[in-house]
Amino acid sequence: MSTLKSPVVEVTDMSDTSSSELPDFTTEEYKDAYSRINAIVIEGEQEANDNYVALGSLIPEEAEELQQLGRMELKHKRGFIACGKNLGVKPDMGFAKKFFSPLHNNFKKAAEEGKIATTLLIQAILIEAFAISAYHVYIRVADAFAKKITQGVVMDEYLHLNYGEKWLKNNLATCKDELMKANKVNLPLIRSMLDQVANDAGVLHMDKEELMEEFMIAYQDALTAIGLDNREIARMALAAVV
Ligand code: PL3
Ligand code: FE2
Ligand code: FE2
Repeated sequence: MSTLKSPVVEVTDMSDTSSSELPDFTTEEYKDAYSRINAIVIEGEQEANDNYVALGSLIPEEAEELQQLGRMELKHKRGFIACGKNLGVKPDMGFAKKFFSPLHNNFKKAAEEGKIATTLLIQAILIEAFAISAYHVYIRVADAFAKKITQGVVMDEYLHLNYGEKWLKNNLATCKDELMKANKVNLPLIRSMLDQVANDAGVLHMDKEELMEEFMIAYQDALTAIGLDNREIARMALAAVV
């Protein structure tokens, strides 16, 4: 009588394009993509500081807390500058400034018009949710030095998101219309920023679908915390696709 033997199967996935594997941090291709991604986060952290300082003028009674959030952003910026240096990469700051300019201009205009809900949606909800999602995905495929820095940063970003959620929740009755309108204009900008960064992120083994999923989770959780219902959240999220 013959015995049944289970076949020996090779289960290792040898594909080197899998985003779950670590990339080679020393290739020119990696460094070239990193020069833009690294610049984006450096510029994003600097602009986040500037935005919290500007918010301090709009909400003077909370200026001190907002300046404190801003100082955290400058610490994040220094951390990411060190990540680039560690890999021998020069960040392409010109690219990053252009990358942020549409959103930055909308923030500036809203701040000049004293629209607190719009400025908070842009900085404390959309930008922070974008940062949180990108940092979570990056941590899985980062070099050991950058991983440690990014883990520290992402915890702070939740505090920033919570700040925006709290203010918007407390003022929802008077700012819901403004929030909806601001979302319709600015969520598509986040979508387009994600599209622009997708190729370079792919070189870092960060998957675009995963980035989108992580963003939608952070964004929808924030809208829930603000006190919007499922229909309102669905309506707002649809601004990303239509
Ligand atoms: C506010 O605290 C931070 C604003 C920064 C926004 C960054 C967006 C991230 C884009 C994709 C980068 C992936 C992470 C790589 C880190 C070197
Ligand atoms: Fe930050
Ligand atoms: Fe932040």
